[in-house]
Amino acid sequence: MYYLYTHNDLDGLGCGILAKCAFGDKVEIRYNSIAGLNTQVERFLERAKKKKHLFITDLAVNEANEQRIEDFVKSGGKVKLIDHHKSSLHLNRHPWALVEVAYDDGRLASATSLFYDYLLKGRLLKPSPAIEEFVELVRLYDTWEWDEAGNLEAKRLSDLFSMLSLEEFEERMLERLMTGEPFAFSPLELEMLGVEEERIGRYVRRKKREIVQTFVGGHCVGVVHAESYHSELGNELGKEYPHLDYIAIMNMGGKKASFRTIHDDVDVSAVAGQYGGGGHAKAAGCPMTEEVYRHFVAEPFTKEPLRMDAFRNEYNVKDSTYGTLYENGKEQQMFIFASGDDWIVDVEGDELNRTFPAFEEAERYVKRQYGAWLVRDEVYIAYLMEHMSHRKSQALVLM
Ligand SMILES: [Mn+2]
Repeated sequence: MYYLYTHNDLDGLGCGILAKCAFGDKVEIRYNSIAGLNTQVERFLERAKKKKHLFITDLAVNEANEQRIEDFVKSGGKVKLIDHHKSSLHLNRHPWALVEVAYDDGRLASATSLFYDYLLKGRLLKPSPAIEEFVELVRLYDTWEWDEAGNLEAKRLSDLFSMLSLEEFEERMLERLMTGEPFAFSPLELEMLGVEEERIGRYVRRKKREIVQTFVGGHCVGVVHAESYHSELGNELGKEYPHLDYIAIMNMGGKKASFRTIHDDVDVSAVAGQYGGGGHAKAAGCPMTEEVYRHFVAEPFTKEPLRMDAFRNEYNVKDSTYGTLYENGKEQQMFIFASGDDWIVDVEGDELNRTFPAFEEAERYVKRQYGAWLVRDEVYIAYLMEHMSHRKSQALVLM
């Protein structure tokens, strides 16, 4: 008998589906949350007989279970832990662990793709084009490579997963993969997916107006409260507000926090690690401890939300040598303008002591330090009229 303890997300479920394809009725699968795994593993090892074969996928065990597995393996038990989280790499010191974040060719790994390779190598599963396609879609989604590759099928697979119960999704996928036909969605599923895409779009647009900017541990953070669509939110909010180092998504009901970044030079697994969590460089999470509550919920609570940059402007546009006007929730106005090769920032009539070599840097500074956004043309024109006499701005010449 085989046992699989895996994560309850799409990647973890992908492992479950592969195990069913490989072992059929001879595998018992438990889908776990990150927090639930260790209790399950401990209980399993307490009553485990040597004949049992345990797989753990897409999750890491704690130190106590690491030791228990070591003892179990030494006494003849069979365990294989397969994961792709950066925070699990230390487990590679054991021969029973296989943790790989990326392949040699640079593609990021997922638990499902690693488990698939493992099953093929051990001749426990026969390769099939449908299974291969399914594994690749899960990998693309879980590593977020689908976004860059523009692979909407991967996103749809994840949307379908979130719309169905775990059991129903598992059953539907198994049916599909066993037929040997190419992997495809049914017409009804495609219709459901269209509705879901619109729903997500509306949800994300609403959250763009609720996000609050704050500083935590030297990072400029956007905080938003949300129970669903964390990956979409992390991605869309990150792109809308690129001056933010990362997006912190608070789930009060679930007592969890998620961290997402679109920036290569920010590692949110390190942020989550400080609060007892873990994950990937660009997507990580942790439990909602009192400290997390204080930093991300209580302290920024009274702040005004950020606003999106005005997007239909003709005059108040970025990178304009005539000047660009920003405003924040405290009604402070920041004016960025060029002077020779430098960009200067004027805050409420006072020029800052420092200058910036590029507009983007001046804007980033204004957005991070003042939580500001680009104002609409009307506000810009009114500002110029008021300040024209002392600034002698050339901007009005344009109008
Ligand atoms: Mn995963």
